[in-house]
Amino acid sequence: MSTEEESQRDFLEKYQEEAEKIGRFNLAIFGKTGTGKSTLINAVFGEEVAPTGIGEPVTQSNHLYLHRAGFFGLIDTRGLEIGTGTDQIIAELGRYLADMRTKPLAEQVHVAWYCVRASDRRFEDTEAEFVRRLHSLDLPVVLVLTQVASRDGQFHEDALALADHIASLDLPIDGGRPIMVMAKSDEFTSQVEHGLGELLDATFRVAPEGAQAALIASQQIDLARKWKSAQVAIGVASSGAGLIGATPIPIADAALIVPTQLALMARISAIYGIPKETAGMSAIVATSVATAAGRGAVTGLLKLIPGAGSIIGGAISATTAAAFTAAMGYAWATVCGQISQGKFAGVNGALDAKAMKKVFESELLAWAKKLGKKKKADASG
Ligand SMILES: Nc1nc2c(ncn2[C@@H]2O[C@H](COP(=O)(O)OP(=O)(O)OP(=O)(O)O)[C@@H](O)[C@H]2O)c(=O)[nH]1
Ligand SMILES: [Mg+2]
Repeated sequence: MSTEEESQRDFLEKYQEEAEKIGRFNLAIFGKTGTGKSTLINAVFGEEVAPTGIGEPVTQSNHLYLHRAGFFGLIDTRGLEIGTGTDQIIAELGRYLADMRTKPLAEQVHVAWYCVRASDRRFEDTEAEFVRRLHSLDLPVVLVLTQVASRDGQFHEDALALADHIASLDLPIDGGRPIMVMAKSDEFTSQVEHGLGELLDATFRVAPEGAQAALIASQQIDLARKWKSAQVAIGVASSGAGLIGATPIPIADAALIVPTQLALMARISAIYGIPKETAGMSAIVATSVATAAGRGAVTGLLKLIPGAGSIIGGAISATTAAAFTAAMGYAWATVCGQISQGKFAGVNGALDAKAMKKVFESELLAWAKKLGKKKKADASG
């Protein structure tokens, strides 16, 4: 096995480890047929999660299904209607939740979304009852008013009236009010997307602490949250890299910090919710760039970082090692952000490695410059 192959294997091992730590965010979704549940899930968690398959039945009576996709799990109902089927749905769900309670947090159901279509202009007593019973199972409930029409940033007055009516019922829902959403724009009726961020914020508010990382990884609309988590990981790794380089290391041995950088990139991949299937391709790209950089093929790049003086002396300092690692982390987070937005999509679901590598290299250069400038400013300021 070549060093590069070994590095890729290490990367994937580390990714797997991080993915296991992050676990899974499990959402239960309810609402009448056609309210827009699948559309909503697609908009927030990405197309791959769309429950196209039937999923696996999680109760013996086969009315609850779990769809797993990476860091996300979706529980939905088949063959029973809210109202006539409420007792049975709640009974099955109750049994399932009880079974899961003895399992790790990643197996438990964390949040429920109850969806009501705004254009239906009504919210039935049986629906209110259903929401109360979800709550009595200790599930935090977010109530979503779907397909809410808007014009110039104003919601349709019927939707507002419906929201007011629901709010007046004093239901055990987050914020006491429904979240108004249009999950998908519609050109014909000039409807624009809105409310997804608010829905996600509400979900973060009620999700248990231990499920937050999986929610950050699985959602696809709030890149700032992913970036923030990546920043924390970068801080940890770059101070570690600084320690390794505490005594200046010969430039030829810059490869010593490569494992730290690869571990960091594996971690960032998991934070961004890069699925297992794509992690392999990203491992190849990450490794090829990191090892080339470590070998000193990009001494030009290292020169951009403070401590350049010590490079001239044939060694890199602790500060340089730290800044270099941080640049690697930020550049990779940028690449992962783009992957999560569907960039680099090549043929049959594979990633376009060439394009990824190009972006990674140019980002690495840009971040090295940026961090270099910052360090210089810090030193003189
Ligand atoms: N433009 C637009 N169309 C939507 C939106 N939500 C739902 N739709 C449309 O409404 C129809 C039903 O949406 P689905 O997401 O399939 O509804 P569902 O709740 O999953 O339905 P079931 O799986 O049958 O229970 C589809 O034709 C969607 O395209 C939205 O936010 N905007
Ligand atoms: Mg559906």
